Amino acid sequence: MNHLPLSPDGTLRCLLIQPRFESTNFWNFVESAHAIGAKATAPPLGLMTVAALLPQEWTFEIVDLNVGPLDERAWEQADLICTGGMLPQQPGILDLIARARVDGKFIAVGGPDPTSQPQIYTEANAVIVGEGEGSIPLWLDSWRFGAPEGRFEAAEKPDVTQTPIPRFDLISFDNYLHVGVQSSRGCPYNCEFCDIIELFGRRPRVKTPDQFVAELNRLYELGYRGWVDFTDDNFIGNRKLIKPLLQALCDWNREHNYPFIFSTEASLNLADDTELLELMREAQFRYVFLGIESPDEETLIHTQKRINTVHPIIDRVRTIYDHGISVAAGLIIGFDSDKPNTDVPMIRFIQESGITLSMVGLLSALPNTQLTRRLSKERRLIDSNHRWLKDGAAVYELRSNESKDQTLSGLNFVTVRDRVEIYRELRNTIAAVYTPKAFMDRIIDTTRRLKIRNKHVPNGWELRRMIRGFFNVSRRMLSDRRTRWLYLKNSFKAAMMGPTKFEYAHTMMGAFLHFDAQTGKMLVALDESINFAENHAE
Ligand code: B12
Ligand code: SF4
Repeated sequence: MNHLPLSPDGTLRCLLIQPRFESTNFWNFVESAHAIGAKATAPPLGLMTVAALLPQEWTFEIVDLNVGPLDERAWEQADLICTGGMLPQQPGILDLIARARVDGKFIAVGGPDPTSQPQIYTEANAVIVGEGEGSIPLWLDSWRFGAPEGRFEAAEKPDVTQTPIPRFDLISFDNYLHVGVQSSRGCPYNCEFCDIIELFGRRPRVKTPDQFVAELNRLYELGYRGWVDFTDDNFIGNRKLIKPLLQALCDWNREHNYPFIFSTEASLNLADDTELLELMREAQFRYVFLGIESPDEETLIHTQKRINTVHPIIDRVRTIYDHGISVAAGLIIGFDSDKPNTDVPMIRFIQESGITLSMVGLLSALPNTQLTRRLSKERRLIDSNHRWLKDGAAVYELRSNESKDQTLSGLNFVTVRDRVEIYRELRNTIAAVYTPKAFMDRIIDTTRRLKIRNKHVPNGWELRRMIRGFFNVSRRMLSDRRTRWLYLKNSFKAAMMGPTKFEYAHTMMGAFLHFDAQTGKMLVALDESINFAENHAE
């Protein structure tokens, strides 16, 4: 190991590295980022927060491997390396650990995957489990007592009202499609497959309005304008506390002449709270991601997602459109209670709801979830080497497979129905809803329904990105015979609805470039899965 100073109370050089994501991912939106001249979707908010939690006498540098290569000089000069991330980054984190060992660098890891599966990362010098606010002080204290190595974990979930402002100054905004902020952690619901509630708990913790506004001020002072994503697990998890925060956000945005527009993730019952929706529209929320999971009520009950069954889903989605907020949704195939031919209602639901960004994937049993515990008891888990863990006591790990999208690497268990049938249903769904025609139809339907009250006026930097995006998207749409006429037709229709709706429709058409590329890759991967399952039936 390199000569790590005996105490963290000095001026150390810390290199924070965001490991690469796999390139095949429904969620990476790299095509959309490239269209506006950016390189990746979102900056590493976790590492920016970690930088703010470490001693501020240190000097920090963040390298995002999704944006550019590792800076060899920064690696050489660093006293220590901090890295971490989520499951699809596992191979990238392990590569960094291996290199650090060869080069004799001290490396600390943290984030969702090292928290869920710390045993995979034992080669790192320090594995910092859970939220940094709780575990980083434990690590630093242990280091002061001469023991910087090992596993560090706080007993309690930290109070997020003490979280410092993330070090937004360590990244270049030009590299990203949007930036992230976080106002709360945790979710009160209890979906069987969810690891959020295991990682962040069921009692949502919310930042104070003043604390949150200070984060926006920092972004504003650093010159950032445009799209800000709230990376909350469920933005409306604690409605009592989020409403004052939203009110403060509305006031701040008005006083600053609406420099930002927002997006977030929330549960579907957002649609049932008109006051909240009004506040969100006023604050300039434009996009929300909803975990809809399935249009089948029995399946929703089976997976403990009753909140989605209270009112018809399509009506709720349309209520959200009525408040100027576009909906993206997560949908899952592979539940035990799915009926044969799930693809038929799934495709119908996606088209009828107009949800353009419908992320349909296979059910995945993530480590440390109720689903995984049940499947383990039922002796149904299959590990990453396709080994069926018939012994209920066997240790279950999820190794990320770089060549496979997370949405496809699911069904890591013995299925109730024939797995080939399930793969085919997903294949049919993706093939149907991502044809240019189906995608464009959804866009225009939603564009018509959305009642946006736009107050945001882009600054020069945003305008340059938008113009660049506009020309890149139109060039690609017009040069492809499959999309040319649909693009012209949709552009004309949207333009007749006014500039705000045109901008929305055009942004969504830009997203087609991403989905089109992903669909091709996913269909090939699904064919491989079907082939494998047909030849390896137990
Ligand atoms: C925003 C978000 C995204 C964004 C942006 C990601 C980005 N570039 O940062 C987008 C939409 C792109 C995204 C995509 C995906 N995501 Co995501 N995402 C989130 C979300 C909602 C918030 C992440 C965040 O910004 N948190 C705020 C920061 C402050 O928290 P943090 O990163 O956890 O960091 C804290 C600690 O973990 C710790 N820490 C973190 N790193 C380190 C490092 C060190 C050294 C130390 C000491 C501590 C430490 O300290 C920090 C402060 O407390 C989380 C849910 C969640 N709450 O984690 C899911 C989550 C991380 N995503 C998840 C998944 C699965 C995905 C996808 C694979 C989805 C999919 N099905 O395809 C994709 C993959 C992305 C890709 N490009 O390939 C899972 C990960 C599961 C796991 N166990 O690893 C989560 C937990 C949600 C879930 N359960 O589904 N995601
Ligand atoms: S609503 Fe979302 S975050 Fe909450 S428990 Fe269900 S899946 Fe998890």
